[in-house]
Amino acid sequence: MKMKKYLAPSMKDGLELMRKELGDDAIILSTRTVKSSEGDIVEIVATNEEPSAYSLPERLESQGGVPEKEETAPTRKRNSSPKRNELKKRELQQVTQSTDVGDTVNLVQLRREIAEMRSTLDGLRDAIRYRHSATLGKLYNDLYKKLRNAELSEDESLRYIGLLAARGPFPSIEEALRTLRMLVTEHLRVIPPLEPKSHCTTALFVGTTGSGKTITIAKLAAVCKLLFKANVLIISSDTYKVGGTDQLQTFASIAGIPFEVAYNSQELRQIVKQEKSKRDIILIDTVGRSQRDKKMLLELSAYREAALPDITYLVQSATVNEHTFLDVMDKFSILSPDALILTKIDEAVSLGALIGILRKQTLPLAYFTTGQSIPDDIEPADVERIGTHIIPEL
Ligand SMILES: Nc1nc2c(ncn2[C@@H]2O[C@H](COP(=O)(O)OP(=O)(O)OP(=O)(O)O)[C@@H](O)[C@H]2O)c(=O)[nH]1
Ligand SMILES: [Mg+2]
Repeated sequence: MKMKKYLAPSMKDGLELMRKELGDDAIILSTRTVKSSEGDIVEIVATNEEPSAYSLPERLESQGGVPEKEETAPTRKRNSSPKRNELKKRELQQVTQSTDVGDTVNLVQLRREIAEMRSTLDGLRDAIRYRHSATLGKLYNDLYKKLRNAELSEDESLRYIGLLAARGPFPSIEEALRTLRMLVTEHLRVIPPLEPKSHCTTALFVGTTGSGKTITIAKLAAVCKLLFKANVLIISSDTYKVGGTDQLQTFASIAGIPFEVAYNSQELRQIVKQEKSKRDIILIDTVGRSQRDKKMLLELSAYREAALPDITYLVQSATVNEHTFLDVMDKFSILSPDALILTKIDEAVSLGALIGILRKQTLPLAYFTTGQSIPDDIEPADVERIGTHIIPEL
């Protein structure tokens, strides 16, 4: 297979060169960006022959099969002798083993072709993923790749690099990194974590089924009790599903945290009214509701009106797709949430991918949860930490 290498200042130019010479059927075997004294250039290795055009001798040669063939061929011209007989025997052995050898050859060949295809695909993926790299200088190029690696979309990454370039030049890479982190996170708003105040703080937790409300309440109750020595009360109003209150009740009894169950909104109103003067923090769990069920959401809002919380947290999993995420934010807005708790960050593809989604909603972030461990896997939202998480050091 004949391969040709093309060097050009950009992928577009390289592809044009390649097509001019090899035609439209050219097969790209690899692409990469190489450094030169005049800056980055794109290298494309291509062919216009199908990989199946490998001839058998070529295959054997490449697998070290040729020497044996060369050794056996001249023996046919020689006279009979012990050496000749020996060689004949070897030839015969080779024939009887030919099926095995053929299989091995095919397997090795197949493996090699798969490896070639993989490297071609990797090259194409990189060529697509970093197709703007060739036009950027080294610093912006490195930072652009960092954003793409953090799963920010191409448009998003280019936009941030454009914004960054407008603020340059930078005295150091660290300074450029700091500015980029600031740009990527500047639309994020956060609110301070729960802590005891001079008056009782009542917090209501709402969200879709399984979003992580109950376990988040357990984590926060433990943090508030252990860290702030706060007088915490947990109220569960999740009497809808079988065993809805059991999980929290068990946790509360182990952790020595007072626990109440409210079977309807009136009861919830009553309990909150009675307990408010005695507690620093009241955490209220609710039943999970689908954002698509308007009737159930209205029912939830009756609980909200009864509890009159100081803060309503919308607990949302980071693992759902953008469409669902924004739909939840939209539909749950009838409950007037004040802040967002983003759960299951540990299961999400990446925080970078969430940045674009978070920009499209308006709630401030309160907490991230990063696992199932109580109370360790929760942290207050912190813009600087989010920035470093998305764009680590170079
Ligand atoms: N990996 C991971 N799992 C989590 C996290 N938060 C919650 N979970 C798990 O998600 C599942 C649902 O959590 P729950 O706290 O019961 O969710 P919920 O919102 O109370 O669910 P419903 O009451 O059914 O609406 C449980 O298995 C939790 O352990 C997290 O941050 N990371
Ligand atoms: Mg629950």
